[in-house]
Amino acid sequence: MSAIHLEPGDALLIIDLQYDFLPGGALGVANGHEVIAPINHLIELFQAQGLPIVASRDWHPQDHCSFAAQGGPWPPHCQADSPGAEFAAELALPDDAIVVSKADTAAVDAYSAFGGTDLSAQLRAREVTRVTVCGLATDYCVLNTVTDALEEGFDTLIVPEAMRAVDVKPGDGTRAIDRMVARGAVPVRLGEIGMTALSVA
Ligand code: VGL
Ligand code: ZN
Repeated sequence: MSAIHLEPGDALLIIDLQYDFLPGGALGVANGHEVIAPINHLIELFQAQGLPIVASRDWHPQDHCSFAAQGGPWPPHCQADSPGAEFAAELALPDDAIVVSKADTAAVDAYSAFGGTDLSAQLRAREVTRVTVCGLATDYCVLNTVTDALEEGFDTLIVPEAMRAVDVKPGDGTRAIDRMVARGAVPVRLGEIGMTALSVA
């Protein structure tokens, strides 16, 4: 059963699959590694159709405003060019994936992959009209990316089984998904995303 058919105009957005957000990382998301296999499956589906695949990364300077030493809420994480900022090696990113670096200046934080980046222009240049969003963390960068995608006018699918939450407060992740849906995002299960109409029969 495939309810969603990928076609030209679709793109995959993989949010912040970096070591610092995986268990053991500086800002490790519980069970964050569990999203890698489902995301690799999504990558296969999009790649098979020649559809754009975007990977965002948190890319902070050493004195970033979101770090505790500067009065921010987080421990230092995802410092540009550090091992913790690298994409997980198990993530099967294709060589032609579009990498979007965000929050790369000291004074500005950005949870959204659209914030201060050229993501919107990159998508429009490829005539993208619908994005499928997955990655880390549900309650921060995924939530804010999805909110901006909808505001930018992109139809937006979310894949909850391919995201995990920081859950500073228990339930933050669930509430974030509810908010995304309330704003117009459509939640889909991995098994619902297919490549051709033939798989419906
Ligand atoms: C994120 C907290 C701080 C995220 C980034 O990628 O969700 N969360 N910086
Ligand atoms: Zn950050």
